[in-house]
Amino acid sequence: MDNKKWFKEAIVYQIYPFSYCDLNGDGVGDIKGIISKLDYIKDLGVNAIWFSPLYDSPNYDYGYDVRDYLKISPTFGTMDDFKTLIEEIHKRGMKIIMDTVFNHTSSEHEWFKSAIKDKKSKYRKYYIFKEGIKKGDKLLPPNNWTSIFTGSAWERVEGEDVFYLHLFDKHQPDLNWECDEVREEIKHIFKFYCDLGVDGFRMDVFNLFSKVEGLPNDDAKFSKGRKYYIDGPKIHEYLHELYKDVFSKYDLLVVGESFNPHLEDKIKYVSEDSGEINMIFDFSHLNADSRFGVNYLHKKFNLVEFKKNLMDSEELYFKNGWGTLVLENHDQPRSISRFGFDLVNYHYEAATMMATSMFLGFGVPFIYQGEEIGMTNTKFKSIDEYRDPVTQFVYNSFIKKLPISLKAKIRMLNHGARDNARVPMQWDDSLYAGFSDFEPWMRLSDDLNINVKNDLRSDKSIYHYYQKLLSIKKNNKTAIYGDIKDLCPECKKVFAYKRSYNGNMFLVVSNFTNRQIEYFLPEDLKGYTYCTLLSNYVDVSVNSGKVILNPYQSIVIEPLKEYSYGAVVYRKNDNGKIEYLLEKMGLGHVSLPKGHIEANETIEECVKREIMEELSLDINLDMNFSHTITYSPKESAIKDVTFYIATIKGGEIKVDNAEVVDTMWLNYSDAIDAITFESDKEVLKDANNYLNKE
Ligand code: TEU
Repeated sequence: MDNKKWFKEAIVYQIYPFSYCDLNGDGVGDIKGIISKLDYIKDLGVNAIWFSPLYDSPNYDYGYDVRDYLKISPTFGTMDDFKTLIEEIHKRGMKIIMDTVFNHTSSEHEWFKSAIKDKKSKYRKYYIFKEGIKKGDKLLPPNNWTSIFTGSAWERVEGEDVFYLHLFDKHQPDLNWECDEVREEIKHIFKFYCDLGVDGFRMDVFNLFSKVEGLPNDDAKFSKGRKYYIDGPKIHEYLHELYKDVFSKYDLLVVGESFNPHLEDKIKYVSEDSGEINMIFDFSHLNADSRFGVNYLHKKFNLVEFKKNLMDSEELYFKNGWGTLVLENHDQPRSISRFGFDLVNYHYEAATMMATSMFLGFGVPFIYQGEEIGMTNTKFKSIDEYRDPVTQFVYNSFIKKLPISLKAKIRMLNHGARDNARVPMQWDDSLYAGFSDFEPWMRLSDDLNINVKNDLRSDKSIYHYYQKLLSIKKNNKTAIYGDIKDLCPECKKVFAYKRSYNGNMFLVVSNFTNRQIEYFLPEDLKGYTYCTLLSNYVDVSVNSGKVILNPYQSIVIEPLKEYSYGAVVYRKNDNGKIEYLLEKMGLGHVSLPKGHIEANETIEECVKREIMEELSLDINLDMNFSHTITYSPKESAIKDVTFYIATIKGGEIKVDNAEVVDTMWLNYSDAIDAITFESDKEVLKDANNYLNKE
C-alpha cells in the first residue's frame, strides 16, 4: 500500500476528441483545439489527461475502430501536432494517457484488408476466421455468439464459406491474441508511444482478448458467448507478458476497461503481485439505475445498490491493488441526469454532491469532460439526431419493435444513449457553444446555459468547487492512501463513509435527496469536535454526532485534534542563520478565537485570508495548501530572517526540508502570538534560546 507510484496519486481528465474544441473550423474537435484548453484543464487541479482514440480511423465507432495505430487521425491533426500536445501537457506538469484498442482493429486496417483479400496472407492468422456451418442451402455462422452491439458476432467473408468474429460492430474484427505476431505488433505499438513520452494507457475491453479454444456454442438465453470470452483462459498470461515486456520497463499508469469481470479475475488483474495492470474500470455501481446492466432499461436510481457495488469494489482494491473512481465517460449518460436529481432547483448542489461522494473514495478519479461544469443529458428528438451506431442498432433491433409510442421509444433511447456524453463541450453561450464556429458534427445539448463561461463567473461555480475538492484529493494523504469504510450501507438517503490513514481520518457525508434530513454518526464517531474541510453549502451542522444536511448537501469533516494548536519549526540555513517555519495546525472552526476556518473554505483559503487580514502582507500563495509559502515581510522587525508559513493538512506535520533541526510545539495562544507581527522578535529570541540550549 505504501509502495508509492505516481499513478496512485493521479487525477485524470478524459477528453473525447471529437467534441472538445474545434480550432480549424470543420465542426469536429482537434488537437490544436485541445492545446488551447490545457490551462483550463490544468487549473481544474487534475494531473493527467486521457484521450479517447486519436488514431487514424474510418470512425464507424468514432475512433474505437483503428485503421493505423501509428498514425494520428487527420481529423484531429498530425503526428507533429500530437508531439506538441505531449510537450504542452508535460510543460504544465501533467501526464498523458492514451487509449488503446487491441481487442479489434478497424476492418480497414491493412492487416485485415490483406487477410480478407488473400487466404494465404500472413495476416490471416491475425484475426479469427472460421468455416460456416452448412444447413441445407444455407450457410450459418460458426457458432451462436451475439455481438455486444446486437446481432450475430460473425460476418461472412465475401466469396468464401468463412466468417470472421467481431464482438462489436462488423467493422471491428477481433484480433487473434493466440497469434504470437499479433502480440509482438501490439507490444511494438505500446513501446512506440512510450518512447514518444506517453505516460500511461487505457486498454479498451481488455478482458475480452482471450477466447475459449474451439469457440463453442453457448446455451445462455441472452448475450450468447460471453462465458467463452469474458476473462478468457489466457487473459492473465497475456497481460503478464505485456507487463514483462513493456509496462515494467516504464513508469506507467495502465488502466484496463473491463466488461462484466468476475470477482477472482478482478483481483488478479490489479494485484501488485500478479504483475499485470494497475487498475480496472468496473462500472457495476453505474448500473444502479438500470435493469440487467442495460442503460436503456431504466429503473429508479437505487442508492443502496449504488453504494454496495461501489464500496465492494473500493474495499476489494484497497486490499489488492488500486481503484478507479468513475461517474461518467464517453459511453455513459450524464450522471446527474440519470440518477434522477432535482436539477431545476439544485443543479449546483447535485453536481458537487455527486463529485464529493465519488472522488474522495479510494482510487484514481476519472473526470469526463463537461462533468466539471455539471453538463446534463440531451433530449434527442428523432432517431437521426443520434450519431452513435450503437443507439441505431439498439433502436432497430429491439426498441423499434416495442408496442409503445415513438415518444416513449425516444425517451428510452435518451436515457441510455452514449450520445448524451458526446455532444460538443459547452464553453460559452455563442451559437455553437464556443465549441466551433462551424456547425458541429453532432447536435448540441439543450441547456446551453450550462457552460464554462457562465460557470466560472457564478457564485455557485461547479468548476471552482472541483478545484477545492481535487485540492483535497491531491494533498491529503488520507484521501489517497486511506482505508475506506461505509458508515451506513443500508441508508436510503445518505451516503457516508470514513477514510483513515496513519491516525488521521475524515468523513464524507452526503444527502442524496432534495429535502433537509438528519443523519446520526455511528457511536464511535460522535465524540469528536469536527472541523470542515469542504462543503457545498455555507452552513455545516454537526453537533454531538447529529448531522443536519440540506438538499444534496455534502460535507467533508475531520476531527479537530488535541494537538492541533500550532507549531513552530526552527532551522538553521546554509549561512548558519536561524530561520523559522511556522505551522498553524488543524484550524478548527468556531471553537478557536482566532484562526478559525469558515464552513465553506478550504484550509488554504483560510490561511490566506487570515494572514492577509491579520498580518496585512502581500503573499505569494501557492494553491497547494500543503505547500510551504514563502513571503518577505515589508517591514521586517527581524533582519536576515527568511520567514515561512506552511499550511497544513489535518493533523499531519510535514516539513519538506532536510535542514530542519528541530521542532517545538507551542500551545495555542503562543502559536497565535507567534504569527502576529509584533511578536516576531520574541519568537526569534525564543528560537535562539531554544537552539543554543545545548
Ligand atoms: O466500450 C466497451 C463496451 O462494452 C461498451 O461499448 C458498452 O457495451 C456500451 O457502452 C454499453 O452501452 C469500449 C469503448 O469504450 C466504446 O466506446 C467502444 O464502442 C467499445 O469498447 C468497442 O471498442
